[in-house]
Parts: sequence; structure tokens; C-alpha cells
Amino acid sequence: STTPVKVAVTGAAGQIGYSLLFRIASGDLLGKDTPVQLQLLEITPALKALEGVVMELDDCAFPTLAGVEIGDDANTVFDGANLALLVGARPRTKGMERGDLLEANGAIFTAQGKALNEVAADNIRIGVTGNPANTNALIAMTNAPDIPQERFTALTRLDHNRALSQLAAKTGSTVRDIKKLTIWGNHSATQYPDIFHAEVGGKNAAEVVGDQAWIENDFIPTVAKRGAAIIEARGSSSAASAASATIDAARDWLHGSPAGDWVSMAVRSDGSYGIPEGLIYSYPVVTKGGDWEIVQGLEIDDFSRGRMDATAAELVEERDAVTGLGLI
Ligand code: NAX
Repeated sequence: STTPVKVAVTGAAGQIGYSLLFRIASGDLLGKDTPVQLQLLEITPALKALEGVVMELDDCAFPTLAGVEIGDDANTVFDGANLALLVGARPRTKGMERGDLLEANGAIFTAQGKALNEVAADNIRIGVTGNPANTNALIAMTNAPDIPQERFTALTRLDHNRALSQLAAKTGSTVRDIKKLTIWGNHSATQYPDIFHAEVGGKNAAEVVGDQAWIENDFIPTVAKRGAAIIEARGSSSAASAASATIDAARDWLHGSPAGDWVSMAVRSDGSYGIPEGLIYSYPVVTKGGDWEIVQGLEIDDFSRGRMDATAAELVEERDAVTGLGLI
């Protein structure tokens, strides 16, 4: 079709935006034959910087880029959006308590949820990257009563990709050889990267690794704390990899996960695997045409159960906190 797909991106002048916009505009998300219209939201003081980014987008002369609009009003920028990638969020700054962070982001995601509810296209899909991603998605979803709840997802694909890369290195394989890896729960230090159902070259990954101590003491913390390791090394948080994962997640959601495999995506829990209903919790999902389904029937041992419940408990705490603040 020649009608451009409208992709809204928030926090467009930020570091993830600086990588993400160019990947979307070049066709990495929707393909080289689908024109894309970018609708970029920023806070007022960042609009000038965003104008500079738009100049660079112009200068790339991407054949797939049909147009760019920018603004600081969500009700204008989200108008007619088919896909919204909510990247912009309030970072935790010095002296800020956890409650302050939830409150600051709550204000952003209630307003953006309401705006999406009002003006987005009927086929809108929403992916939340901005942290705390799961709870921000919960807030936006709750404030958009007319949008089906399954349209809201939060990003755990970066954690999934980090886990793929760590497991490939450990087993002397490539990421192409690995299937059925899962990130369960929250995009936070409590997340549970699970290789017990994963396959390396068709064989069970945990058996190939054959080292429970490595899984517990090395693999899981390395994946869960990778963001901090990047900050330590680079002096700023992961940006290109976060943008890449944001693309992977949206592309697979719209165009389908690979046959014989699944992806990790934080979606509204329907109670599957004993996780409290209504939380935005990362599950193994298969996707097709903008729909997703939680992979059912995986056997969960005691070790996995404990990890899955711990990360669910953190999400319950976050939900209780934002409920207490009147945000949902
Ligand atoms: P930056 O601080 O570089 O950029 C964020 C941008 O958002 C800023 O330009 C800011 O002006 C804008 N912004 C703030 N409030 C806004 C609002 N109400 N409407 C529109 N724009 C707004 O952060 P960056 O490194 O790009 O990271 C963005 C978010 O992604 C952060 O919350 C970060 O914690 C989160 N991350 C999430 C990851 C994930 O896997 N889910 C991994 C990477 C990243 O840490």
C-alpha cells in the first residue's frame, strides 16, 4: 500500500531516539516498500534539538520516509497514529525517591494514555520502552479505556537479546542457533531470563550448558545487570541496543515471530502461569499480524517458580504504588 504508516515516537530527541528514528525511517521496522510517516513528541525545551534531528533525517534522503511532524502536544502528535513507541520518560535523578519517579512518570503516561485513547487510529499498537516500562504501560493502558488492552506492551526484548548473546557465547554457538528463550516478568533487576525451555542447535539449552551454578550466579545476573554494566563502560545508558530491541519487538509484533520460536514481550497477564491477572508481565509469546498469544503449557520447576513469583511480586508493589497515587 502507498498510504504511509504513521509511527509516533516519544522522547524523540533523546539518545534512544537518535538511533531509533533513523532505523524506522530507513525501513528496518516496516520494510523497504512501506512508506512511513514519523510523528515525534518531545517536551517543549527539547523541540529545538529535535528540529536538528529532523534536519538529519531530511539529509539521509530515505526513500521510505514520507514525512515528519514534531510537537509537544500528545493530542496533536498521536493523531491517527498506527503505532506508538513510548520511549520518553522521566529519568531518576539525584535525590529522587522511587515514589517520586513513579509519580513523575505517572503524569506522563496518564496523559499519553488519554491522548492515544482520543486520537490514535483504530488499529493502534503501543510499545513502551521508557522506564519503569511495565508499570508505565499499565498506567497508559488503564487511562485508555477504549483501546483494547492487548494493544499495550512493554519492552523486554533488549533483555531477551542480551540473554541470546550471553548464551551463544557460553555455548560456542551463534544467536541463530538459539530458540525459545524467555524473559519472565519485570524489565528490572528482578527479571528472570529462563533457558530451561530454550534450545541450542535443537538441544535443551540448560543441558547443553550443564552448569546450574553458571545459570544462577553468572548468566541471570549478567543479563539482569547488563544495563548498569553498559553505563559503567560507556558513561551513558544503552541506546543503540535499546533502539534495536524496540524495532525487533514492534516488527515481530506486526509481522510475526519466527516459525518454531517465540519472543519475550511484556503483555497484560490473563493469569497464565499463576501470575496475577492485569499485571504487564513479560511472557514467552508468539505474534502474528499485530496480535500475540502467550505460549502455554511450559513446565515450570521450583527454581523457575520462585524467580517468576519474585518478579511478579515487584510488579504488584509497583501497581499498588501507582494505585495509591491515584494514577490508575
Ligand atoms: P534520554 O534522557 O536520552 O531521552 C529521553 C527523552 O524523553 C528526552 O529527550 C526527554 O526530553 C524526553 N521526554 C521526557 N518527558 C517526555 C514527555 N512527557 N513527552 C515526550 N518526551 C519526553 O533517555 P534515553 O536514553 O533515550 O532512554 C529513554 C527511556 O528508555 C528511559 O526511561 C530509559 O530508562 C529507558 N530504557 C529502557 C530500556 C528497556 O529495555 N525497556 C533499555 C534502555 C533504556 O534504559
